[in-house]
Amino acid sequence: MLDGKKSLFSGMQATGTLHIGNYLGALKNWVELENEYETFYCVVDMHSITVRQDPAELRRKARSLLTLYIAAGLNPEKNCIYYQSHVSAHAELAWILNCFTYMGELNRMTQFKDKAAKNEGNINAGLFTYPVLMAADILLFQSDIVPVGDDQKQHIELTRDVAQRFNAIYGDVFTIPEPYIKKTGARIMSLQEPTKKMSKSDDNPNASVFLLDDTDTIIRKFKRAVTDSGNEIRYAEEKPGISNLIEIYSVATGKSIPEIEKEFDGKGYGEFKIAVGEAVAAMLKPVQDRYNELCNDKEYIDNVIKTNAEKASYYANKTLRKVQKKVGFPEKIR
Ligand code: ATP
Ligand code: LTN
Repeated sequence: MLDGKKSLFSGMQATGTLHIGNYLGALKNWVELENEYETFYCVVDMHSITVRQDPAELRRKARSLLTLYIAAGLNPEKNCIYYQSHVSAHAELAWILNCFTYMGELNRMTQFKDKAAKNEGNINAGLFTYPVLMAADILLFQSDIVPVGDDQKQHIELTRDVAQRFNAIYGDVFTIPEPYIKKTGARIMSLQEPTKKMSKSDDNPNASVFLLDDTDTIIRKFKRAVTDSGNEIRYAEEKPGISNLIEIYSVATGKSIPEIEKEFDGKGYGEFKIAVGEAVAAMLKPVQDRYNELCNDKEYIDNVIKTNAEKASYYANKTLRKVQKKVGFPEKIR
């Protein structure tokens, strides 16, 4: 809760290119929450450097991601959209929370295990304490909910544990956040290996459909999607390829799974794949058009970056000061 209103925080890393998993699992759901919550959507560039980045490329990707947030429908007058590195309270609270998080807890994080395996030459302390920075992000804004895809659930559980530990010692300092994960779209799978989640860091470009892919590319990728043996359009555990496409089609069109099974009853995989491709292209077209427009409006985006970071700093510093006082840091003399 912030100033009597429920609040929420979410963020994405400014690495790789956004794919429809990020869109359907997270970004698309954010847009409908702006009236009920005080919202904070961050480009988590500080998280990005846990893996080595090219500086110019990181800057470019961070701006592109922030622009995509707006293009996807987040109105920056209603939603606070900003860069994590512009609000120093994130780093300051993360340090304090590091001292309330156990090594054993961090050792259990599956994202750390996955990323450590992929970056054997650079398993740095930041990669290990990544979830603590994420806990700081969420707790700074007294967030009631955190809208994310399914893979982030474990990090939110850790955030809750750390917040409860802190509150048990110092009183009611932090709101305890809940994950907000939609039933459909929370785990979009790779188009090439449908038992693996679609991921920004996948080396195979055909495994993911990117938000800025053109219509022909989108349809081609769906045509090439790996499907299961048989020819029935039916949602079932033993049919991970087709089930993934059904789920994508369902969130893209708003149709339910039984409706889709009925629509394609007696039709083949080929026809269905083209329909999914067309539905996804139609869903992304307005986002792409708006993105291209916004990229030409430097002044507008610069203004969002500046004013929203100031708003985020205001709320973040309020929580940070409270925490600093609780742990016993001396007050500043003004
Ligand atoms: P990487 O796989 O390289 O770690 P990512 O694709 O998971 O990257 P993130 O920036 O870590 O991307 O995630 C941004 C948001 O998108 C998070 O809320 C995450 O839960 C969600 N998300 C990521 N992948 C998927 C997916 N395949 N299906 C649904 N949601 C997803
Ligand atoms: N860890 C997330 C990105 C992230 C985030 C957050 C998500 C960083 N801080 C706070 C929700 C709330 C990821 O890798 N997708």
